[in-house]
Amino acid sequence: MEVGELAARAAAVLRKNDMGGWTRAAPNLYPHQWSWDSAFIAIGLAHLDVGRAAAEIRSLLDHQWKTGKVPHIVFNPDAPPESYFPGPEHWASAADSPDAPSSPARTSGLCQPPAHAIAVRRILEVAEKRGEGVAEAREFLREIYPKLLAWHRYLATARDPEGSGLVTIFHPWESGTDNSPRWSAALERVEVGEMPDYARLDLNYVPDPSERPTGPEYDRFIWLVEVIKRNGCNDAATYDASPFLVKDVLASAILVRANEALLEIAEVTGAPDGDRATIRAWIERGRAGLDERWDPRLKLCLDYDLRAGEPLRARTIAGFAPLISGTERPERLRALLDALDSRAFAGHPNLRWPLPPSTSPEEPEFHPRSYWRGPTWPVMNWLLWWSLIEAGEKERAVRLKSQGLAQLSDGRFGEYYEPFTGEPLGSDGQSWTAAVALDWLANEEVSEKP
Ligand code: 2M8
Repeated sequence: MEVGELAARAAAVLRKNDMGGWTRAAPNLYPHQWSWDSAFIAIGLAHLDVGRAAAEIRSLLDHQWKTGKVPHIVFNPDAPPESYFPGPEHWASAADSPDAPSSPARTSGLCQPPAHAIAVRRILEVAEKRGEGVAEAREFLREIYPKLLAWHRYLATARDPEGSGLVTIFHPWESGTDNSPRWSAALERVEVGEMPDYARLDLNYVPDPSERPTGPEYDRFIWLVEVIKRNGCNDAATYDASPFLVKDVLASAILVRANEALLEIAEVTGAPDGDRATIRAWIERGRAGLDERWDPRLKLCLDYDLRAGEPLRARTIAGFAPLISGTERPERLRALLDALDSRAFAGHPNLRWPLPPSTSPEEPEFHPRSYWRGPTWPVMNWLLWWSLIEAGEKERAVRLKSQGLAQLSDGRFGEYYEPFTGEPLGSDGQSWTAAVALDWLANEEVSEKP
Protein backbone atom coordinates (compact mmCIF):
# COMPACT_ATOMS: atom_id res chain seq x y z
CA MET A 1 0.00 0.00 0.00
CA GLU A 2 1.20 3.49 -0.86
CA VAL A 3 2.24 5.55 2.19
CA GLY A 4 -0.46 8.23 1.85
CA GLU A 5 -3.15 5.55 1.82
CA LEU A 6 -1.62 3.79 4.83
CA ALA A 7 -1.53 7.06 6.79
CA ALA A 8 -5.17 7.75 5.87
CA ARG A 9 -6.18 4.30 7.09
CA ALA A 10 -4.24 4.72 10.33
CA ALA A 11 -5.96 8.07 10.92
CA ALA A 12 -9.31 6.38 10.25
CA VAL A 13 -8.58 3.74 12.94
CA LEU A 14 -7.93 6.47 15.50
CA ARG A 15 -11.10 8.31 14.44
CA LYS A 16 -13.17 5.16 14.75
CA ASN A 17 -11.80 4.43 18.23
CA ASP A 18 -12.21 8.06 19.36
CA MET A 19 -14.77 8.13 22.17
CA GLY A 20 -14.82 11.93 22.39
CA GLY A 21 -11.64 13.20 24.06
CA TRP A 22 -10.17 9.76 24.72
CA THR A 23 -9.49 6.66 22.62
CA ARG A 24 -10.45 3.05 23.32
CA ALA A 25 -7.47 0.72 22.93
CA ALA A 26 -9.30 -1.47 20.37
CA PRO A 27 -12.81 -1.55 18.88
CA ASN A 28 -14.20 -4.59 20.78
CA LEU A 29 -11.52 -6.37 22.80
CA TYR A 30 -10.53 -3.24 24.77
CA PRO A 31 -13.46 -0.79 25.07
CA HIS A 32 -11.82 1.40 27.76
CA GLN A 33 -8.88 3.82 28.00
CA TRP A 34 -5.58 2.07 28.81
CA SER A 35 -2.76 4.06 30.33
CA TRP A 36 0.31 3.34 28.23
CA ASP A 37 -1.75 2.85 25.07
CA SER A 38 -2.90 6.45 25.53
CA ALA A 39 0.68 7.70 25.56
CA PHE A 40 1.43 6.09 22.18
CA ILE A 41 -1.98 7.13 20.85
CA ALA A 42 -1.20 10.75 21.75
CA ILE A 43 2.05 10.50 19.78
CA GLY A 44 0.06 9.44 16.70
CA LEU A 45 -2.66 12.02 17.28
CA ALA A 46 -0.08 14.82 17.50
CA HIS A 47 0.31 14.49 13.72
CA LEU A 48 -3.41 15.00 13.20
CA ASP A 49 -4.42 17.54 15.83
CA VAL A 50 -2.28 18.90 18.70
CA GLY A 51 -5.35 19.76 20.80
CA ARG A 52 -6.74 16.25 20.47
CA ALA A 53 -3.38 14.69 21.36
CA ALA A 54 -3.25 16.85 24.50
CA ALA A 55 -6.84 15.86 25.35
CA GLU A 56 -5.86 12.17 25.26
CA ILE A 57 -3.28 12.62 28.01
CA ARG A 58 -5.38 15.15 29.90
CA SER A 59 -8.37 12.83 30.08
CA LEU A 60 -6.19 10.00 31.42
CA LEU A 61 -4.50 12.21 34.01
CA ASP A 62 -7.88 13.59 35.11
CA HIS A 63 -8.21 10.18 36.77
CA GLN A 64 -4.86 10.24 38.54
CA TRP A 65 -5.00 8.87 42.08
CA LYS A 66 -4.19 11.10 45.08
CA THR A 67 -0.95 9.17 45.52
CA GLY A 68 0.16 10.22 42.01
CA LYS A 69 -0.63 6.81 40.49
CA VAL A 70 -1.95 6.90 36.93
CA PRO A 71 -4.46 4.06 36.68
CA HIS A 72 -3.92 1.33 34.11
CA ILE A 73 -7.53 1.53 32.94
CA VAL A 74 -10.06 4.36 33.01
CA PHE A 75 -13.38 2.63 32.44
CA ASN A 76 -15.76 3.80 29.77
CA PRO A 77 -19.02 4.51 31.63
CA ASP A 78 -20.99 3.62 28.48
CA ALA A 79 -19.41 0.20 27.89
CA PRO A 80 -21.81 -2.64 28.75
CA PRO A 81 -20.71 -4.88 31.68
CA GLU A 82 -20.33 -7.87 29.36
CA SER A 83 -17.73 -6.07 27.21
CA TYR A 84 -14.54 -6.50 29.31
CA PHE A 85 -13.48 -8.47 32.36
CA PRO A 86 -12.41 -7.42 34.97
CA GLY A 87 -14.48 -4.27 34.47
CA PRO A 88 -15.52 -1.42 36.78
CA GLU A 89 -17.83 -3.66 38.85
CA HIS A 90 -14.94 -5.96 39.67
CA TRP A 91 -12.77 -2.99 40.58
CA ALA A 92 -15.54 -1.32 42.64
CA SER A 93 -13.39 -1.48 45.78
CA ALA A 94 -10.74 0.61 44.02
CA ALA A 95 -13.28 3.45 43.96
CA ASP A 96 -13.64 3.09 47.77
CA SER A 97 -9.94 3.62 48.41
CA PRO A 98 -9.20 6.95 50.12
CA ASP A 99 -6.52 7.44 47.45
CA ALA A 100 -8.87 6.97 44.49
CA PRO A 101 -9.61 9.98 42.32
CA SER A 102 -12.85 11.87 42.89
CA SER A 103 -13.58 11.87 39.14
CA PRO A 104 -16.90 10.23 38.25
CA ALA A 105 -15.44 7.60 35.88
CA ARG A 106 -14.05 4.55 37.66
CA THR A 107 -10.54 3.17 37.33
CA SER A 108 -8.60 -0.01 37.99
CA GLY A 109 -6.23 -0.10 40.95
CA LEU A 110 -3.12 -0.98 38.90
CA CYS A 111 -0.74 1.11 36.79
CA GLN A 112 1.30 0.58 33.60
CA PRO A 113 4.67 1.66 32.16
CA PRO A 114 5.09 5.46 32.37
CA ALA A 115 5.47 6.50 28.73
CA HIS A 116 3.35 9.65 29.21
CA ALA A 117 6.05 12.33 29.60
CA ILE A 118 7.71 10.99 26.44
CA ALA A 119 4.41 11.52 24.64
CA VAL A 120 3.88 15.00 26.09
CA ARG A 121 7.31 16.14 24.96
CA ARG A 122 6.68 14.65 21.51
CA ILE A 123 3.43 16.61 21.18
CA LEU A 124 5.51 19.80 21.42
CA GLU A 125 8.22 18.44 19.08
CA VAL A 126 5.65 17.53 16.43
CA ALA A 127 3.91 20.92 16.77
CA GLU A 128 7.26 22.68 16.34
CA LYS A 129 8.15 20.56 13.34
CA ARG A 130 4.81 21.19 11.69
CA GLY A 131 4.75 24.86 12.73
CA GLU A 132 1.18 24.39 13.99
CA GLY A 133 -0.27 24.49 17.50
CA VAL A 134 3.03 25.41 19.18
CA ALA A 135 1.50 27.88 21.67
CA GLU A 136 -1.23 25.38 22.51
CA ALA A 137 1.34 22.61 23.04
CA ARG A 138 3.45 24.80 25.33
CA GLU A 139 0.41 25.75 27.34
CA PHE A 140 -0.43 22.07 27.66
CA LEU A 141 3.06 21.27 28.93
CA ARG A 142 2.63 23.92 31.65
CA GLU A 143 -0.75 22.51 32.62
CA ILE A 144 0.29 18.86 32.76
CA TYR A 145 3.80 19.16 34.27
CA PRO A 146 2.72 18.95 37.96
CA LYS A 147 0.70 15.81 37.28
CA LEU A 148 3.58 14.12 35.49
CA LEU A 149 5.92 15.08 38.33
CA ALA A 150 3.51 13.57 40.87
CA TRP A 151 3.27 10.38 38.77
CA HIS A 152 7.04 9.98 38.61
CA ARG A 153 7.37 10.76 42.31
CA TYR A 154 4.87 8.01 43.06
CA LEU A 155 6.96 5.53 41.05
CA ALA A 156 10.19 6.67 42.75
CA THR A 157 8.70 6.25 46.23
CA ALA A 158 5.65 3.99 46.62
CA ARG A 159 6.97 1.73 43.85
CA ASP A 160 10.60 1.83 44.92
CA PRO A 161 10.78 1.88 48.71
CA GLU A 162 14.29 0.36 48.44
CA GLY A 163 15.53 3.35 46.41
CA SER A 164 16.92 0.93 43.82
CA GLY A 165 15.98 3.05 40.80
CA LEU A 166 13.75 0.21 39.56
CA VAL A 167 9.96 0.11 39.47
CA THR A 168 8.20 -2.57 41.53
CA ILE A 169 5.07 -4.11 40.08
CA PHE A 170 2.34 -6.07 41.87
CA HIS A 171 0.75 -7.72 38.84
CA PRO A 172 1.90 -8.85 35.36
CA TRP A 173 -0.74 -6.49 33.89
CA GLU A 174 1.30 -3.62 35.32
CA SER A 175 4.16 -4.59 33.01
CA GLY A 176 1.95 -4.39 29.92
CA THR A 177 3.55 -7.68 28.74
CA ASP A 178 1.05 -9.78 30.62
CA ASN A 179 1.81 -13.43 29.78
CA SER A 180 5.49 -12.95 28.92
CA PRO A 181 7.86 -15.69 30.12
CA ARG A 182 9.43 -12.81 32.07
CA TRP A 183 6.86 -13.64 34.75
CA SER A 184 6.56 -17.45 34.51
CA ALA A 185 8.80 -18.36 37.45
CA ALA A 186 7.32 -15.67 39.68
CA LEU A 187 3.75 -16.64 38.72
CA GLU A 188 4.42 -20.32 39.35
CA ARG A 189 5.18 -19.41 42.94
CA VAL A 190 1.75 -17.76 43.32
CA GLU A 191 -0.77 -20.03 44.99
CA VAL A 192 -4.30 -19.21 43.97
CA GLY A 193 -6.59 -18.91 47.01
CA GLU A 194 -10.38 -18.94 47.43
CA MET A 195 -12.10 -16.42 45.20
CA PRO A 196 -15.47 -15.94 43.51
CA ASP A 197 -16.01 -17.62 40.12
CA TYR A 198 -15.36 -15.44 37.13
CA ALA A 199 -15.95 -15.60 33.39
CA ARG A 200 -13.37 -14.41 30.88
CA LEU A 201 -14.71 -12.29 28.05
CA ASP A 202 -11.58 -11.83 25.92
CA LEU A 203 -12.15 -15.12 24.08
CA ASN A 204 -15.45 -13.75 22.74
CA TYR A 205 -13.40 -11.43 20.55
CA VAL A 206 -10.30 -13.52 19.85
CA PRO A 207 -11.66 -16.91 18.79
CA ASP A 208 -8.28 -18.72 18.73
CA PRO A 209 -7.46 -19.19 22.45
CA SER A 210 -3.78 -19.83 21.64
CA GLU A 211 -3.47 -16.09 20.90
CA ARG A 212 -4.44 -15.16 24.48
CA PRO A 213 -3.17 -16.09 27.98
CA THR A 214 -4.11 -19.57 29.27
CA GLY A 215 -6.72 -20.44 31.91
CA PRO A 216 -4.15 -21.06 34.70
CA GLU A 217 -2.52 -17.70 33.87
CA TYR A 218 -5.87 -15.94 34.07
CA ASP A 219 -6.59 -17.60 37.44
CA ARG A 220 -3.38 -16.10 38.76
CA PHE A 221 -4.11 -12.71 37.18
CA ILE A 222 -7.53 -12.60 38.83
CA TRP A 223 -6.22 -13.91 42.15
CA LEU A 224 -3.59 -11.16 42.24
CA VAL A 225 -6.32 -8.59 41.59
CA GLU A 226 -8.17 -10.13 44.54
CA VAL A 227 -5.10 -9.73 46.79
CA ILE A 228 -4.73 -6.07 45.77
CA LYS A 229 -8.43 -5.41 46.40
CA ARG A 230 -8.30 -7.14 49.81
CA ASN A 231 -5.45 -4.78 50.68
CA GLY A 232 -7.61 -1.79 49.80
CA CYS A 233 -5.42 -0.94 46.76
CA ASN A 234 -2.99 0.47 49.30
CA ASP A 235 0.59 0.35 48.02
CA ALA A 236 2.36 -0.33 51.31
CA ALA A 237 -0.11 -3.06 52.30
CA THR A 238 0.07 -4.66 48.84
CA TYR A 239 3.85 -4.49 48.95
CA ASP A 240 3.77 -6.54 52.17
CA ALA A 241 1.08 -8.98 51.07
CA SER A 242 1.37 -9.63 47.36
CA PRO A 243 2.84 -13.02 46.43
CA PHE A 244 3.94 -11.39 43.15
CA LEU A 245 6.47 -8.60 43.76
CA VAL A 246 9.00 -7.92 41.03
CA LYS A 247 11.32 -5.23 39.70
CA ASP A 248 10.34 -4.55 36.10
CA VAL A 249 13.30 -3.48 33.94
CA LEU A 250 11.22 -2.40 30.94
CA ALA A 251 9.01 -0.06 32.98
CA SER A 252 12.16 1.20 34.73
CA ALA A 253 13.87 1.94 31.41
CA ILE A 254 10.82 3.78 30.11
CA LEU A 255 10.81 5.75 33.36
CA VAL A 256 14.43 6.85 32.81
CA ARG A 257 13.54 8.24 29.37
CA ALA A 258 10.28 9.69 30.70
CA ASN A 259 12.30 11.48 33.37
CA GLU A 260 14.58 12.90 30.68
CA ALA A 261 11.49 14.13 28.87
CA LEU A 262 10.15 15.54 32.14
CA LEU A 263 13.38 17.43 32.65
CA GLU A 264 12.92 19.10 29.27
CA ILE A 265 9.28 19.82 30.08
CA ALA A 266 10.49 21.37 33.36
CA GLU A 267 12.83 23.66 31.33
CA VAL A 268 10.02 24.72 28.99
CA THR A 269 7.67 25.45 31.86
CA GLY A 270 10.27 27.15 34.06
CA ALA A 271 9.84 24.70 36.95
CA PRO A 272 11.85 25.29 40.16
CA ASP A 273 15.51 24.19 40.28
CA GLY A 274 14.69 21.81 43.13
CA ASP A 275 12.38 19.81 40.84
CA ARG A 276 15.08 19.55 38.23
CA ALA A 277 17.63 18.28 40.74
CA THR A 278 15.14 15.66 41.90
CA ILE A 279 14.43 14.50 38.36
CA ARG A 280 18.17 14.31 37.57
CA ALA A 281 18.69 12.14 40.64
CA TRP A 282 15.87 9.82 39.50
CA ILE A 283 17.52 9.45 36.09
CA GLU A 284 20.89 8.60 37.61
CA ARG A 285 19.38 6.15 40.04
CA GLY A 286 17.36 4.50 37.27
CA ARG A 287 20.39 3.89 35.06
CA ALA A 288 22.40 2.57 38.03
CA GLY A 289 19.55 0.21 38.95
CA LEU A 290 19.42 -1.17 35.41
CA ASP A 291 23.21 -1.66 35.44
CA GLU A 292 22.78 -3.97 38.41
CA ARG A 293 20.36 -6.15 36.50
CA TRP A 294 22.64 -6.72 33.49
CA ASP A 295 23.34 -10.35 32.60
CA PRO A 296 26.63 -10.47 30.64
CA ARG A 297 26.06 -14.01 29.42
CA LEU A 298 22.65 -13.36 27.89
CA LYS A 299 23.67 -9.80 26.92
CA LEU A 300 20.31 -8.70 28.27
CA CYS A 301 18.89 -7.06 31.36
CA LEU A 302 16.78 -9.26 33.66
CA ASP A 303 13.80 -8.53 35.87
CA TYR A 304 14.18 -9.36 39.55
CA ASP A 305 11.84 -11.34 41.77
CA LEU A 306 11.80 -9.63 45.18
CA ARG A 307 9.89 -12.49 46.82
CA ALA A 308 12.35 -15.20 45.69
CA GLY A 309 15.36 -12.86 45.82
CA GLU A 310 16.56 -13.87 42.38
CA PRO A 311 16.67 -12.64 38.77
CA LEU A 312 14.03 -13.86 36.33
CA ARG A 313 15.95 -15.51 33.52
CA ALA A 314 13.99 -15.23 30.29
CA ARG A 315 15.10 -13.82 26.97
CA THR A 316 12.42 -11.31 26.04
CA ILE A 317 12.15 -7.90 24.44
CA ALA A 318 12.30 -6.37 27.95
CA GLY A 319 15.95 -7.45 28.10
CA PHE A 320 16.73 -4.49 25.83
CA ALA A 321 15.90 -2.16 28.71
CA PRO A 322 19.33 -0.44 28.72
CA LEU A 323 18.94 0.31 25.01
CA ILE A 324 15.58 1.91 25.80
CA SER A 325 16.83 3.84 28.85
CA GLY A 326 20.06 4.83 27.10
CA THR A 327 23.37 3.72 28.52
CA GLU A 328 26.57 5.61 29.11
CA ARG A 329 28.62 2.44 28.47
CA PRO A 330 29.54 1.97 24.79
CA GLU A 331 30.42 -1.71 25.31
CA ARG A 332 26.95 -2.33 26.70
CA LEU A 333 25.30 -0.70 23.71
CA ARG A 334 27.45 -2.89 21.45
CA ALA A 335 26.40 -6.03 23.36
CA LEU A 336 22.73 -5.07 23.12
CA LEU A 337 22.97 -4.46 19.38
CA ASP A 338 24.66 -7.85 18.98
CA ALA A 339 21.82 -9.48 20.91
CA LEU A 340 19.26 -7.64 18.78
CA ASP A 341 20.88 -8.83 15.53
CA SER A 342 21.43 -12.39 16.77
CA ARG A 343 19.35 -15.46 15.95
CA ALA A 344 17.80 -15.06 19.38
CA PHE A 345 15.94 -11.96 18.13
CA ALA A 346 15.77 -10.03 14.83
CA GLY A 347 18.45 -12.21 13.19
CA HIS A 348 16.41 -15.41 13.38
CA PRO A 349 16.48 -16.83 9.83
CA ASN A 350 12.79 -17.79 9.65
CA LEU A 351 11.31 -14.40 10.49
CA ARG A 352 8.91 -12.86 7.98
CA TRP A 353 10.55 -9.47 8.65
CA PRO A 354 13.76 -8.96 10.67
CA LEU A 355 11.88 -7.50 13.63
CA PRO A 356 12.49 -8.64 17.22
CA PRO A 357 9.82 -11.05 18.54
CA SER A 358 8.45 -10.26 22.02
CA THR A 359 10.07 -13.47 23.28
CA SER A 360 13.16 -15.02 21.75
CA PRO A 361 12.35 -17.96 19.43
CA GLU A 362 15.21 -19.73 21.23
CA GLU A 363 13.44 -19.50 24.57
CA PRO A 364 11.71 -22.77 25.62
CA GLU A 365 8.46 -20.93 26.36
CA PHE A 366 8.37 -19.19 22.98
CA HIS A 367 5.03 -19.50 21.19
CA PRO A 368 4.62 -17.69 17.86
CA ARG A 369 0.89 -16.95 18.29
CA SER A 370 0.61 -16.38 22.00
CA TYR A 371 0.39 -12.68 22.77
CA TRP A 372 3.60 -11.59 24.60
CA ARG A 373 5.24 -15.04 24.28
CA GLY A 374 6.53 -14.60 20.75
CA PRO A 375 4.51 -12.41 18.40
CA THR A 376 6.02 -9.14 17.20
CA TRP A 377 4.43 -6.00 18.61
CA PRO A 378 4.51 -2.84 16.44
CA VAL A 379 4.48 -0.64 19.53
CA MET A 380 7.68 -2.35 20.75
CA ASN A 381 9.25 -1.86 17.32
CA TRP A 382 8.42 1.84 17.60
CA LEU A 383 10.03 2.01 21.06
CA LEU A 384 13.19 0.31 19.83
CA TRP A 385 13.30 2.48 16.69
CA TRP A 386 13.05 5.60 18.82
CA SER A 387 15.67 4.26 21.24
CA LEU A 388 18.07 3.53 18.38
CA ILE A 389 17.75 7.13 17.20
CA GLU A 390 18.40 8.35 20.75
CA ALA A 391 21.48 6.07 20.84
CA GLY A 392 22.79 7.62 17.61
CA GLU A 393 22.15 4.39 15.63
CA LYS A 394 20.34 6.14 12.77
CA GLU A 395 20.91 3.59 10.02
CA ARG A 396 19.65 0.73 12.11
CA ALA A 397 16.69 2.84 13.13
CA VAL A 398 15.83 3.52 9.47
CA ARG A 399 16.02 -0.20 8.68
CA LEU A 400 13.85 -1.12 11.63
CA LYS A 401 11.26 1.49 10.69
CA SER A 402 11.03 0.36 7.09
CA GLN A 403 10.56 -3.28 8.19
CA GLY A 404 8.04 -2.16 10.79
CA LEU A 405 6.07 -0.31 8.12
CA ALA A 406 6.28 -3.28 5.76
CA GLN A 407 4.67 -5.36 8.51
CA LEU A 408 1.77 -2.89 8.69
CA SER A 409 1.34 -2.43 4.95
CA ASP A 410 -1.83 -4.56 4.79
CA GLY A 411 -3.58 -1.71 6.64
CA ARG A 412 -5.18 -3.93 9.32
CA PHE A 413 -3.21 -2.50 12.25
CA GLY A 414 -3.16 -5.74 14.20
CA GLU A 415 -2.46 -5.83 17.90
CA TYR A 416 0.49 -8.21 17.32
CA TYR A 417 1.90 -10.30 14.47
CA GLU A 418 2.96 -13.92 14.01
CA PRO A 419 6.71 -13.44 13.53
CA PHE A 420 7.24 -16.19 10.91
CA THR A 421 4.15 -15.74 8.73
CA GLY A 422 3.38 -12.06 9.34
CA GLU A 423 -0.28 -12.84 10.15
CA PRO A 424 -1.98 -10.13 12.24
CA LEU A 425 -3.24 -11.56 15.57
CA GLY A 426 -5.35 -10.44 18.54
CA SER A 427 -7.47 -7.42 17.66
CA ASP A 428 -7.52 -5.61 14.31
CA GLY A 429 -7.78 -1.82 14.37
CA GLN A 430 -5.61 -1.60 17.51
CA SER A 431 -5.22 2.09 18.33
CA TRP A 432 -1.57 2.16 19.38
CA THR A 433 -0.54 0.23 16.27
CA ALA A 434 -2.23 2.84 14.06
CA ALA A 435 -0.66 5.61 16.15
CA VAL A 436 2.91 4.39 15.79
CA ALA A 437 2.35 3.93 12.05
CA LEU A 438 1.29 7.58 11.84
CA ASP A 439 4.39 8.71 13.68
CA TRP A 440 6.64 6.62 11.43
CA LEU A 441 4.89 7.87 8.31
CA ALA A 442 5.09 11.49 9.41
CA ASN A 443 8.82 10.98 9.63
CA GLU A 444 8.59 10.03 5.97
CA GLU A 445 7.20 13.55 5.44
CA VAL A 446 3.65 12.33 4.92
CA SER A 447 0.85 13.78 6.99
CA GLU A 448 -2.90 13.51 6.93
CA LYS A 449 -5.56 15.75 8.36
CA PRO A 450 -8.24 13.94 10.38
C1 2M8 B 1 -3.23 -5.98 27.12
O1 2M8 B 1 -3.60 -6.08 28.49
C2 2M8 B 1 -4.92 -6.14 28.99
C3 2M8 B 1 -4.86 -6.05 30.51
O2 2M8 B 1 -4.33 -4.82 30.88
C4 2M8 B 1 -5.69 -7.41 28.61
O3 2M8 B 1 -5.12 -8.33 28.05
O4 2M8 B 1 -6.88 -7.46 28.92
C5 2M8 B 1 -1.71 -5.72 27.09
O5 2M8 B 1 -1.19 -5.92 25.79
C6 2M8 B 1 -1.41 -4.30 27.57
O6 2M8 B 1 -0.06 -3.98 27.40
C7 2M8 B 1 -2.27 -3.27 26.81
O7 2M8 B 1 -2.06 -2.00 27.40
C8 2M8 B 1 -3.75 -3.63 26.83
C9 2M8 B 1 -4.59 -2.73 25.91
O8 2M8 B 1 -4.04 -2.67 24.62
O9 2M8 B 1 -3.94 -4.99 26.43
